[in-house]
Amino acid sequence: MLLTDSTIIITRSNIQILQIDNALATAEISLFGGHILSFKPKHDNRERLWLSSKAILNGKKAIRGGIPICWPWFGDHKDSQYSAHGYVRDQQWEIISSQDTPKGTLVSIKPSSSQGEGFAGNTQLVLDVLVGDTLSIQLKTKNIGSEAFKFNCALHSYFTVSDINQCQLSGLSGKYLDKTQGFDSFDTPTPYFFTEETDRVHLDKAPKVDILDGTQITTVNSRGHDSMIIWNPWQDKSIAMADMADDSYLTMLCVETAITQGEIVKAGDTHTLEQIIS
Ligand code: TA6
Repeated sequence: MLLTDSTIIITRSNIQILQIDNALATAEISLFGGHILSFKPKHDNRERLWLSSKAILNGKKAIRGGIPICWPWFGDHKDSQYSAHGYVRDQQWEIISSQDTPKGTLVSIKPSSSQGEGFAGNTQLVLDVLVGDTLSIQLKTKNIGSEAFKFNCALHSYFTVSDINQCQLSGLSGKYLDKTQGFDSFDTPTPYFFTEETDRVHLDKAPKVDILDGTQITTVNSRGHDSMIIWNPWQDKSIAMADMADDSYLTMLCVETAITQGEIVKAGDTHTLEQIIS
C-alpha cells in the first residue's frame, strides 16, 4: 500500500512531501532526495531535526537540514567533476510501500535510480523509515551485481539545539580526523563543547551519542557504521552559505552516522546503515 490512514502527500514549492501523523509522532519526508525534514514525537512535542529557514526547495538543490542521504560516497569524490555526498540526495525518490503498525508508520522509499556516474556498483538502494516514539532510519544497499563493490554513505542528520555554545556531546571517544586541519588526527575532547567551526570524522563506532542541550537530551543510536561525523559550520561558513541564515549555526548541530572508511559489499549481500533518533 502506498499511503495509509496516517500518511498524505502534499506539495510545497516544487517538491512532494509525505506527511505522517500517527498516535506516536509526526514527520515529513521529501520525495525529492528521500529527505526526512521533520520528526516530532508526541510524548514531548519537541522537534528533533533542524531545517534551514533559507533551505532552497526547488527540486534541484539538496535541501539544507533534515537528514540528507549521502550515497554512494561521503564528502568529496576523488574526481572533482562529481558533487559532494553522492547523487541520490538531489534526485526524485518514490514510495515503495507504507504501513501503519503498533510501533508507528513504516515507510519504504527508493531513488528513481541508484546507478550513477562516479560509482560502478550494481545496486538496489532502499530507505526504511519507522516513525514512532523514536525515528528509525535504515539505509539498505543491496549488491545485485556479480562483482563486489566498495562504497561510503552517511545519514547526514541536522539536529536542532537551543544554543550551540551551551551544547555538549557525550558518547564519543578515541581519535577523530579534523577536516578543518587537513584531516590531521586528534583525541576526542572530554567534555565535548563547541567553540569554533567543527568538522570531524570520529573513527569511533559509537553505538550511542547524546546531544546534551540544557535540560534536553537528543540521543542518536547507530548501527552498521564505521564512523560518526560532527559538523557545525560556525559563523563564517554560515554567512557564506546562501541556504543558511548568518546566525543559524547557533541552533544546529550535525551528528552523522556514516561509513567513511570504505565498506565492501559482496554480490548478493546487503549493507544496512541505521540511525535511531530519540
Ligand atoms: O558532514 C560534514 C560535511 O562533509 C562538511 O564538510 C560540509 O561540507 C557539510 O558536510 C555539508 O556539505 P553540503 O554539500 O551539504 O554543503
